[in-house]
Amino acid sequence: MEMLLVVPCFRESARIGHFLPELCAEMDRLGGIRVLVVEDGSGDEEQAKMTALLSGWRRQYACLAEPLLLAENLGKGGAVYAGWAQAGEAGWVAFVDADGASPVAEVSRLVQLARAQGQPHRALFASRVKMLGRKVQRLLKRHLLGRIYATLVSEMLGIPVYDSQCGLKLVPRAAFEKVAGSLQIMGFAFDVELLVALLKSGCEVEEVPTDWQEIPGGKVSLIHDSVRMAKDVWNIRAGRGKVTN
Ligand SMILES: Nc1nc2c(ncn2[C@@H]2O[C@H](COP(=O)(O)OP(=O)(O)O)[C@@H](O)[C@H]2O)c(=O)[nH]1
Ligand SMILES: [Mg+2]
Repeated sequence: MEMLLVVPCFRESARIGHFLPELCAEMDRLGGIRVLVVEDGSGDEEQAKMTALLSGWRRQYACLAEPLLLAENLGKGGAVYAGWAQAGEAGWVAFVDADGASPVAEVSRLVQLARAQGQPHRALFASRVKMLGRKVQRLLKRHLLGRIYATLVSEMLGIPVYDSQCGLKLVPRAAFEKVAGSLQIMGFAFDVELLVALLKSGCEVEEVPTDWQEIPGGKVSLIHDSVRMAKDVWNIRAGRGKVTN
């Protein structure tokens, strides 16, 4: 079953070399995966750097598609959705952050878990659960903020979710297409709206505890983006209501 794996990139030329080649080598080994970098509004200089890196890697890795380079900045969600709109007949759409915070071995494990479903029917959301047997390394302040946000999402929207924001998610393409037209949030909270829309449309979603290694150089601003993301949760609740009461 083919899969489209989007790597959203905003000014990532300095970080992506530590992740994308290793990712592509593993995706080539698995086969049936198209890796699509989506870059939006990073500026001419940055886009030129990225294009040069990618054209070298495209000669090495068959899975790596021609990147989608967009002039306007769409936000992380907007970039992921712009990529997923090119899924064609793929059975799965997926995304992974460009910085390698989700190790390649974990991406590979989730791809194989998805494929084990046969007919795609259940979305898989990676989840940063600090538990025995997993390695989750994050700065304490980000871990704490993440716990507060997850509690907000879960109470406001009536979803027993532990971590809606992890940067690795795999969704059956047909389930995504059912809800795609209704999605409005394009910033960092896009995954919360996606989760609500999938659940309300009857698609199962499973959280899979995965390893995570925080990589320096992230773009999320703890104050500005947290406020924005909390407002987005409020708007999702106002627009769509709770999933369960
Ligand atoms: N295309 C695109 N990607 C974005 C945008 N904002 C964030 N990203 C990507 O989203 C992923 C997660 O962002 P990151 O900066 O690592 O977040 P943090 O580690 O949580 O601070 C990375 O792959 C970013 O390049 C955006 O506006 N457009
Ligand atoms: Mg990151």
